[in-house]
Amino acid sequence: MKMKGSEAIVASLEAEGCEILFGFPGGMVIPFYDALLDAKSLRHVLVRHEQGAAHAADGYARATGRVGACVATSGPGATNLVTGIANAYLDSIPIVAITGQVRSDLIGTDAFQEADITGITLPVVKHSYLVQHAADLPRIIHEAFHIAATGRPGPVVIDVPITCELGELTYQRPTALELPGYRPTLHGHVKQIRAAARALVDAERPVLYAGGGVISSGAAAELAELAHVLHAPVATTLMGLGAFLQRDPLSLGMLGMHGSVAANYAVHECDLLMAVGARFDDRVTGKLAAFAPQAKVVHIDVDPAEIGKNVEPAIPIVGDARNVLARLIDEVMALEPVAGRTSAWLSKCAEWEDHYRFSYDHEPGTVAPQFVIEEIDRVTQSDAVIVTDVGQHQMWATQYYHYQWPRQFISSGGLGTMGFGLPAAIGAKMGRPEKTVIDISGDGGFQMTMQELTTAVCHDVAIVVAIINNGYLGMVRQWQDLFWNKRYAYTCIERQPDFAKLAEAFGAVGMTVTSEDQVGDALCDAIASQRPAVIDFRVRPEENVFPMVPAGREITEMIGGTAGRRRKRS
Ligand SMILES: Cc1ncc(C[n+]2csc(CCOP(=O)(O)OP(=O)(O)O)c2C)c(N)n1
Repeated sequence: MKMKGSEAIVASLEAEGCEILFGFPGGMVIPFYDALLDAKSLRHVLVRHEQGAAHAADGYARATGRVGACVATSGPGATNLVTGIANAYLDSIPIVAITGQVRSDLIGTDAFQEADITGITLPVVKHSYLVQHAADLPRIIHEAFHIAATGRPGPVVIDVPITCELGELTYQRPTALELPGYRPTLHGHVKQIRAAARALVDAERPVLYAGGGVISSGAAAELAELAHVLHAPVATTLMGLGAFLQRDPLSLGMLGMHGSVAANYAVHECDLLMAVGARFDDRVTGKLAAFAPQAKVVHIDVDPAEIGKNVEPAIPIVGDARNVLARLIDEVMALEPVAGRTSAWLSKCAEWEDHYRFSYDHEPGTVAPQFVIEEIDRVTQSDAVIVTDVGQHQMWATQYYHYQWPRQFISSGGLGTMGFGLPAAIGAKMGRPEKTVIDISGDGGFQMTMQELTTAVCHDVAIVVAIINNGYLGMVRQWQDLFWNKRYAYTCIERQPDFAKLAEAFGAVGMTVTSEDQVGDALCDAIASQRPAVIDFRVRPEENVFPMVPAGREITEMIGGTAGRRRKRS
């Protein structure tokens, strides 16, 4: 079928099953936007800033497991996507970002709104294309979706000069893929898997350390089975929250800088540490030389570049987590692990868990930020999709909500991008409309992308934004408090807007909560409204997140990890 390049982009996106495209138009994508008006199944969501488009595509991808898509015009439109692309790259999230580009013959002339977006994004993409011929568009889009989603997922940029949008081609839906240089290793080496099985069965103090790779490969069921077969405790990273049922007795919770004391002690004392789809990030390991000092390390990752990057494993396994774990379960079962082998270890872990609980104080007349998260957990029965922004509230969201299933917790782990929460929540809700979606945000981060409230209102995206409003750029203030002699340099946010009024101005529901007894009702009302809603929780200004491993220290050197109130377990 003969058509223009712009029409072929639409047809190709639809052929890939792309249902939502988040974007913002401009001169170099007018032909594409014109073709979008005639799209059959593809829906365009107009954001208010291109960064929002990239984060919304990212949130959609995290919530659904499908590839998210976004579009922007050339120059400033494209550069506005960069933070979102980098964010997706650092967390291995599959998105396809389409950018308009100036006419092919003008490229390299500093033409109006020309930016070398494939160059700018080179270090933060899994792959990128600068399209040369309109006829290449169907193949390139097909490849881009494949590359984004397979192996270690990640963002792919397609830069389309307007000449290619206007050019003619004969459209044929591509079926075959010819990518000779791209063959991710999906099945781990059997010998290595056998060696890992032997090590796991011999270990008396094992810990399974699960990262985001468990979620992206769909390996949560295999992880749970393996943990139970081995009677081995599981610690997750921030990206791995939801990969293992937090109420499972084998769960140690999150490890790392603001993780649980039990998880950090267990990693420090284990004799075998098996990392699955995790990358030994510095926020997890603290001082690398002192990390898991007694452990034999097994590392399973689909990306060979991760193996040995930070920690040299005794048993490396390159492969897709789900495939490798499934095979590992068989191999472990064949070795008939001795029941009771890990009993003393599990008791020790349980002791740590019992002794060191996340805790906080209620102070009359104030709202504890941790209490707000506990109430969100209670009101949503631990079953909402929780999206966060970046800062203290993000860490409390990891500590006081009980995650039960993969893709339930959506957060900017690698890049730590303030402003991620709201647009990502919009993408998540559009991908999972049947779920309650709560965006837990700071008052600082919310102001970075709050214009996307209009996007939510225009498209009836009923998300609840819970602003944990402490009047500070809280996480930075916390570091100034603990390590910079309380010199609060520019972290007090003065002249805060009235967030409830602001929400109303955007056409959303707005509420303000100033006491703990209002928290639950406000949340219920916001959810029941079935409209985008913002709740301004005025919390205690100088509350800190504990426990905390100071940057670069050993993970056992936690401050504020002392015994506290028992954490609720039901
Ligand atoms: C785009 C961006 N700029 C700066 C930072 C550095 N930073 C990390 S946390 C934080 C404070 C966040 O404040 P707020 O959104 O109010 O959340 P809180 O920590 O108070 O919960 C800052 C400035 C960042 N992560 N991202």
